[in-house]
Amino acid sequence: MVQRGELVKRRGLDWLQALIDVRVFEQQLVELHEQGSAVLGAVHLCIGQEAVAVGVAGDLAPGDQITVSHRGHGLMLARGLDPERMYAEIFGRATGYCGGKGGSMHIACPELGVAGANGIVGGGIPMALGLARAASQRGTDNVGVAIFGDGAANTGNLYETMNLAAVWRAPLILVCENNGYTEFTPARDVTAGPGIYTRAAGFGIPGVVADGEDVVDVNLAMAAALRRARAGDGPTLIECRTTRWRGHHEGDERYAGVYREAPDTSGDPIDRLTHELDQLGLDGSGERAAAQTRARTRLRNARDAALAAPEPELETAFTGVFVG
Ligand SMILES: Cc1ncc(C[n+]2csc(CCOP(=O)(O)OP(=O)(O)O)c2C)c(N)n1
Repeated sequence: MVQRGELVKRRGLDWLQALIDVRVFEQQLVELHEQGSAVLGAVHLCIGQEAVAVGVAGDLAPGDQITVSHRGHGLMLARGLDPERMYAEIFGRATGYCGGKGGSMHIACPELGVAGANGIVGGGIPMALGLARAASQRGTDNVGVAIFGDGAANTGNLYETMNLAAVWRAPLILVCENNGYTEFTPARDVTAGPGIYTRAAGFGIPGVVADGEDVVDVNLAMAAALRRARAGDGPTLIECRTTRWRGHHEGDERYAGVYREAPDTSGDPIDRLTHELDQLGLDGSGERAAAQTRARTRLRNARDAALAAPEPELETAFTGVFVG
């Protein structure tokens, strides 16, 4: 069993940078969205939820594949995707991961282990099982991972997937990012039971809950699930409890006071890790400031390069898309 303090000493500074990278990447999207026209299509931000992305991605191997929900920028960045190409995709530019045709909700880069984001709520869950099954049929110890929201956890996709994954002992990790809201509906109004993680018991697989505002807790839960999956012991469901700081999508602030109170930001994952590093004598506060400067410089450059990139050529309008 890895001791928490040792883990933070070994990896805490890298995680702090990774959390800040995700936060700054999205803060720049907030600014651009407020200014007007650069951000094409809907964007759903994971500000406040960064610990899930960084904790989940932390121990994944190059050949592992994840399917990501509509709120997936954090996972993609933590998996190592190029922020310039992500911005370009969100801005509808030819240099984006999908040639500018997918937008925020459809970024994919299977070469770096992101099989795809998905605008269909719960749609990535069975796909991750297919990826997990393929990995074991090929004789590798790679895994499939699905990240999805609490709303997606109420769709049949999850139960059909848990059933087959258990029967097949598939190397699958199901990560529910429970941010307390399904679009504009509080989870308490639509989600039964003592916790989503308890639903795994019906399929005879482990279900665990992690503090989704604590990158270390998420990483420890994920590491245990990865050990099981890679050893051939089958799937795990992890529920990460976290807080969505922004609206469901950028631009829904006008409804914010109608359907929810101001979010509780007291569990800020960046503050918490900074504090823990300080406690361990690793100058979390100083490192945080330096990491912020690095992130701002790098991501400002990435954003500006993406904004300067060309739009797709008209002749490519029908390539790479399904035309029925
Ligand atoms: C199958 C399907 N039904 C409905 C929608 C509309 N919709 C978009 S996001 C969303 C809520 C998703 O909530 P959750 O899974 O908790 O994810 P979160 O937005 O909180 O990250 C809904 C209902 C959709 N995109 N797909």
